Amino acid sequence: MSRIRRVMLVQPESPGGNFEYVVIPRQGLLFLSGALQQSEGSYLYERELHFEDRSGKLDIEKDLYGVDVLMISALINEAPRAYEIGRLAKQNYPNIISIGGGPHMTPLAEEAIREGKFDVIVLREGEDIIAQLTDVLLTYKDADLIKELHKIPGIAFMEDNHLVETPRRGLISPDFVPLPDFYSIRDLTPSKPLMGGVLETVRGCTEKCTYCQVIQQFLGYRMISRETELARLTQLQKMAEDGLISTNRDNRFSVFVSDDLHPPPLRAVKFRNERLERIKSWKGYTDDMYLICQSRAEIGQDLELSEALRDINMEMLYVGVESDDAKNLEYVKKRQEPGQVFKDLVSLNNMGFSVVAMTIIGLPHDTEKSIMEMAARITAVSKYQTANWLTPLPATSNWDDLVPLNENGEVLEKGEMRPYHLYTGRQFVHHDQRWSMKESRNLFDLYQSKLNPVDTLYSRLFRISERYRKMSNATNLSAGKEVSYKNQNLEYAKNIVASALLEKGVEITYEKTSLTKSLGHTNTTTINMLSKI
Ligand code: B12
Ligand code: SF4
Repeated sequence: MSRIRRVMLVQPESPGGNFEYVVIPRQGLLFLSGALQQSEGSYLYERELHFEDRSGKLDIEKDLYGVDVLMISALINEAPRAYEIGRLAKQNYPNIISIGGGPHMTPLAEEAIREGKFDVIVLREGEDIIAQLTDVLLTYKDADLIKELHKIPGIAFMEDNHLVETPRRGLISPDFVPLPDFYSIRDLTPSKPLMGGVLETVRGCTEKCTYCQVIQQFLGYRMISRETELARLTQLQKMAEDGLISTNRDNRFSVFVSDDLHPPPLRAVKFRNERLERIKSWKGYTDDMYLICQSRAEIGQDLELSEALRDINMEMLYVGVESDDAKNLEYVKKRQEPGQVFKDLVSLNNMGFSVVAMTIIGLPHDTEKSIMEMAARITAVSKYQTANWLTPLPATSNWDDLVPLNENGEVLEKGEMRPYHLYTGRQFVHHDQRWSMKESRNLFDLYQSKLNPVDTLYSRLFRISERYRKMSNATNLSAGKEVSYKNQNLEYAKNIVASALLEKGVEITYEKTSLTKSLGHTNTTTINMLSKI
């Protein structure tokens, strides 16, 4: 019997209409697919990644025909669709194996199994166990299966109507899968390229902001190795050259560096120094890139780091400017001074960065007046902005402390499921004496109308690049320049990247490392200084 099994990995449609999301898919499934590809277990996995926001809704009957395993990842507002896909998959194909995961299902595993009919939920990260878990689910049945599942760390499943959560020790190496598997994305061809690349350089965070789930989902702070950074940059460059990432007339393309500069650079001194060294080593790897990153405003006080960033084409910074009220910042445990943040934003503008200010409204000390004042102040010191109402996320203190509402804006009854599709940051989804759900929606619209939302920029860029792509496609196709199947394969890409790096004197071996040390929080643990290449 063939050892080949088919796996469909799905990211459900989001109701948020968050445009950047269409531009670059989140990375979790890309790494899980890479983990299945590099597995040396009982089966060989043929993978397909379906991002509904990119490729349209999954046609359950047609798209899951012949699929052995379905894997679904979801953020909070994608959860209703994730559960729907899970349910319909089991209805249509009762023998299909289904696995859920990601920041929503991790803390709400029981709900996910009940609503989405999943066989297993993976808790937190999943690269190191996903192949082992899939092998086990395909091999065993009934009591034998349960016995084997108990041996796999970091998963949840039902046994005799009780939820079992297996413990996990140690942390996954952030390089466990060296290169993300973009090549298994459905219909990724030069006719339908990604709008930008995405690069993960760190897992976790050194901070503890109360509204954020990162520190629960990714327990310790870990940097990938310097060599892996260069390999991933080289991979993106090759993809752009193959037409798999959209480029402009000058052959430049956007790359979103995920969360790299989020910790405060001046406090996390060792990390800042390591980052500076790494940035210098990126020179020559990012010439065609237009880099975008989420960062802290404090970078504006660090001339050396900022100049190094500008030098490698870091063009756009998403900066969290949660509030300009000191008491609010204290409430969310964001260790920042409001006056200083605004000064830092001015410095960042002067250095030539395009600043996107990410604002949160509805913090305890906000009033309608202070929110509208924020709009006026923030547009003076940043080019673009994003707006979100304070939204409780699972595994944060807000989840338990704030009283949730139902979709009509009334207090949620016991046992009623939260209206996750409204968890988009555009309205209050918890009870607050200052604004009802409806009032918060109106205030959001008023606030947003005073901003220059970054989504507007993205939709414009998207339209321009669509037009350009259609024009250049016509030429490319007639010249027979479609990318070959070989170039669309992760194993092949690994070899190409390794030889391109060798030409630059960098050796990459793709060695397997499953566990790594946590670098923890800056005030308690030292930063891992990785060896120089
Ligand atoms: C970059 C990013 C964005 C970008 C996305 C661009 C891009 N494509 O990279 C933008 C700015 C668009 C964005 C938007 C939003 N984001 Co965001 N974002 C992130 C960020 C910083 C990185 C995501 C990522 O790639 N992580 C790295 C990958 C490897 O992790 P991962 O996808 O979670 O997958 C791993 C595990 O979770 C697990 N796993 C995940 N799925 C599955 C599935 C299976 C089957 C298995 C086995 C395992 C598994 O295994 C994976 C590998 O280890 C995260 C924070 C973070 N560090 O993760 C927040 C985060 C994911 N975002 C969050 C939120 C809330 C949002 C918004 C809702 C905000 C808003 N109000 O608009 C929107 C919603 C987007 C949408 N659906 O419309 C929350 C999610 C909380 C939640 N419970 O849902 C996070 C965790 C940050 C936070 N505030 O706590 N986001
Ligand atoms: S600095 Fe950013 S990633 Fe870290 S805990 Fe705060 S909001 Fe989350």
